[in-house]
Amino acid sequence: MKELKKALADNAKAVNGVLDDILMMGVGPEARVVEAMRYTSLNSGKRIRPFLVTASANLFNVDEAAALRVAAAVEFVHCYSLIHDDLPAMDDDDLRRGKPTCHIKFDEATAILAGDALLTKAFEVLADENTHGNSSVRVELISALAKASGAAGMVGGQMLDLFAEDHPLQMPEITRLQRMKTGSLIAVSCEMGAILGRASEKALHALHAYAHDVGLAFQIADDLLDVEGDEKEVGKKTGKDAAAGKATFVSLLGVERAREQAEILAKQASAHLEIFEDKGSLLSDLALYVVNRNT
Ligand code: GRG
Repeated sequence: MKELKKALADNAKAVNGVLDDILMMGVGPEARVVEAMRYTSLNSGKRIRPFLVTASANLFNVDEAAALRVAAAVEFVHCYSLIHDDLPAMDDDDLRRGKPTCHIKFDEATAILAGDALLTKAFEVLADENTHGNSSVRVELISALAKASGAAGMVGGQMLDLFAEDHPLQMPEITRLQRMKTGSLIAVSCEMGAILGRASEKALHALHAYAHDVGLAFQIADDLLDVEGDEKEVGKKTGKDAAAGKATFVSLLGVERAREQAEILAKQASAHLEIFEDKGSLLSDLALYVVNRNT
């Protein structure tokens, strides 16, 4: 676990450097949108999705610079989703990563534009020759991230989440919602590492199974933090699901069983990595870290 914490910190530092380089401050009045993009991206985010990209890519000895650019692209999509999720029309949150949310710091219109521009920036980065010299690899990356982010993935999951506000969902529907909303970006992070590494079907399948379990474990941990977490430590408002009367893994299973389920999923996730032998140890530790995090 000590090795993982160092690897996470090193990776976050490297990713932050790439995000900073890519998001160069603009000039003129339009620079305000770049300021809002930088405000939301360059901060204390855990960078779990970028880590999943680089750690998956490492399984196949991918060039580090390429993996970091792909990692930055995923983080841009994640940051856009956080900005839009925090808007008054959605979750209406004023705290994120321990700081005022983008629309509070700037204004709603700027926050919408910053989210839009982060989403498009992600695809600009993937389409760039500096990310990968082979155009078919770039197209595969673009296609995978587009599918995972859109109506069949994260955006669709967010739509289901809004639907859940007035429709009490049961376990199978909650699982599907979360697989789409949170799980698809986690899964595509691993998939893009595999695309960069021209992974075999067998390796891709193993990573996919790992990401599926990690995604659900991550969401259960997030639900637990909403119930038990300390607002200052978590860096965002807690107790929101219960206040909204939303069914979650925790409301359906109870705290104890939800925690047990998350731990089972983490162990199952690690088991899928056996084919990578020692090379999979950081990803395996990450599955446990995701369940036991307090932020
Ligand atoms: C608005 C299109 C659109 C999508 C929003 C992912 C999402 C869908 C909303 C985020 C809201 C949320 C709290 C989801 C639960 C799980 C989650 C994605 C938590 C935040 O991710 P972390 O813990 O955050 O990796 P950091 O700040 O560390 O990056």
